[in-house]
Amino acid sequence: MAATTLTISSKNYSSWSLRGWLMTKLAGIPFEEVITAPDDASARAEILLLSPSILVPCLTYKEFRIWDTLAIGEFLNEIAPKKGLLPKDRLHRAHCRAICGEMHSGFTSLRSALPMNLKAHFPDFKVWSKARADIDRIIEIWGECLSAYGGPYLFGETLTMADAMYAPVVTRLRTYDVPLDPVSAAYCDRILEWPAMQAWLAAAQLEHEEIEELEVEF
Ligand SMILES: N[C@@H](CCC(=O)N[C@@H](CS)C(=O)NCC(=O)O)C(=O)O
Repeated sequence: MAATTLTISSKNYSSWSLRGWLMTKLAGIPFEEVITAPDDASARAEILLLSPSILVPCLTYKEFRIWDTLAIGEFLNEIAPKKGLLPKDRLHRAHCRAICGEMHSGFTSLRSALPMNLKAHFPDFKVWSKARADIDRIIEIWGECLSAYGGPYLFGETLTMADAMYAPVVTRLRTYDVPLDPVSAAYCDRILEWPAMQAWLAAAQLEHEEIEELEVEF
């Protein structure tokens, strides 16, 4: 096996896999993907060997396993400090960690009501009020960051782990046709143009398996 691997699951559905994968790309370290199918019993046994939490993503670095996306991002920042996963300034770094943490532990209504599904498109989707409140808070976070650091990314001129954390929100807003103000819409376009994001989106289109519950027509 390669010295560094990233265990992920579906590129179409797994938002945490996308976050971890974008962070690993940002770190610029060579890695191999290990793709698992979490619904399959034998695959679950296999993933347990690769990720103690049975959750993905899980980074294996020189046989050492790091699971949980925030821990992966922090670790990558330590081994590739010049890649800017976290901002240079201490206070900006704290701000970046705060909004990454907010994504990691919150927005459950958005995450459950608008699951990531890159191949789908649900025009005129009705967003219920709790998910709407999550979206409003995310738009507020983005607006504050873009205005404080001058864009085009959340912490200024270069991508950070915050952009990776919020990237699956960008795709959800597109999948579920959520209307956006011009500043947020332009930020979403920028994230969708990110070459690593483009590569992930293209790979997701080629996936065949479907998770039935997430394919409901709303
Ligand atoms: N807090 C974890 C969340 C990871 C997570 O929930 N991953 C989902 C995929 S998006 C998963 O592995 N689910 C297990 C399953 O589907 O069996 C992290 O930050 O990495």
